Amino acid sequence: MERYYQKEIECAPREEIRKLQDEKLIRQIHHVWDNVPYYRKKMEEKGVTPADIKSVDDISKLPFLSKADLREAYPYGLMGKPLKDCVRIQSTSGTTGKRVVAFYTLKDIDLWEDCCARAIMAAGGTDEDVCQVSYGYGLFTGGPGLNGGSHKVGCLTVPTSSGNTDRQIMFIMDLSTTILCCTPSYAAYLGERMKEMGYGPDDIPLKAGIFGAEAWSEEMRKDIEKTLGIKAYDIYGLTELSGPGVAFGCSAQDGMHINEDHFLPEIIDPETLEVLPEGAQGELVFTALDKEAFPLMRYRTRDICTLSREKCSCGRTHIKMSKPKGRSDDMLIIRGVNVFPSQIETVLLNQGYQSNYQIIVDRVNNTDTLNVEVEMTNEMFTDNVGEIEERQKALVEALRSMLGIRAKVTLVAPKSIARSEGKAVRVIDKRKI
Ligand code: DLL
Repeated sequence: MERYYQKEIECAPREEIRKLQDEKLIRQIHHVWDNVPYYRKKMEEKGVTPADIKSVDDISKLPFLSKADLREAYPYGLMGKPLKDCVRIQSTSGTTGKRVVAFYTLKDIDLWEDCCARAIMAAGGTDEDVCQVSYGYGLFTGGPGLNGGSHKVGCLTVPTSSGNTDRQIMFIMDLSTTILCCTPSYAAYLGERMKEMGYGPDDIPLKAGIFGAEAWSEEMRKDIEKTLGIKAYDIYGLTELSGPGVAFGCSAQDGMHINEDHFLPEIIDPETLEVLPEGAQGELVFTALDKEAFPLMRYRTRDICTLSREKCSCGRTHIKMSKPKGRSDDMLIIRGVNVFPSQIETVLLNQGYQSNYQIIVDRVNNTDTLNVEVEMTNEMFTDNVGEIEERQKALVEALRSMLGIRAKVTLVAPKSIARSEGKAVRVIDKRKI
């Protein structure tokens, strides 16, 4: 049975959603014009005022915001409310350049937690469930967002945060945890560790997982589902727009519903900045329709995906986004060819490997090199050189047919690649060092 947290809006007729978006956009553009001088200046430069925005159709008149704007306005320059009304910040890990700091009023947190509650109920969650939140707590949005959503659903919430894997497993087994929230790479690691401890899918009390915060392939989903004996649901979000719950997977397990009453999506061509028609692949752009403290307009996520309004079997009417291929800045350009790490993952898992791999890119004699290091599973581990060479050759061929370029493949012993408790770092690009 499909469950909803806010059925009326999650399954509202399209015209109703559209009307709500029109109203909210008009209200929000006034809020931003009046309270965010940084964006007002951008609007003035483009010659647009709130009076020009009469409906969602006018959105393309507005200027974009990008990560560069966030850096320029750091830390307080994009705030939409005075400090006295803001009660929290969250922040990104800041691996590239300055951290993003996002602000929240109490109402912002309330709406964010509603979005996470929608995701948990779409994964079958009820107040009878034990929900273990193994995303990091603290500045990262994963822990706090799903913690709040879990409370709203009424689950017994187990705030383990990430790490301390054996303790995570102890709680899962002792408390009979039914819903696990963490990154897919950590879910894969927990599954691996539980298998080593002798637990099969039937011994594990979990029934669902809510996994996101990084790109992961369908093949990885199937792998995790099999090892843990669960149904794995995707969840998407970014700090700039609140955190997890901007979009979430449902029973159809085919794309994620965007919470369109709060976030207005567009797809653009990242080069020309032109808005693309529905169904075209491009960069996802969001306008936050309700956010008070950090009201971003037309924010360029750099995530590459497609949008679809096709009817969904779960009954929800909100638009769906496809699994993001990764950020446009995760895309590797190797000898002129665009390569997403998720494409490599798909090949590896299809060939029977697990998600323990690393991609090393370098430049030797002015030519880009791509080296994929992947662990053999325990079952395939051997010291027979001929057999290893055969396997490597098969992988080189499979990668070539997917990517159109030749990669070097190095098979390594099981357990030789570091496991991740949060977002996995899969790519080492030595060209940038
Ligand atoms: O990762 C928020 C989050 C926490 C989402 C927990 C889901 C679960 P950031 O650290 O700001 O926020 O990173 C946001 O992560 O722009 C995407 O590139 C990537 N990402 C997030 N969810 C997914 C997903 C959180 N389901 C960035 N699939 C985003 C693919 C994802 N990529």
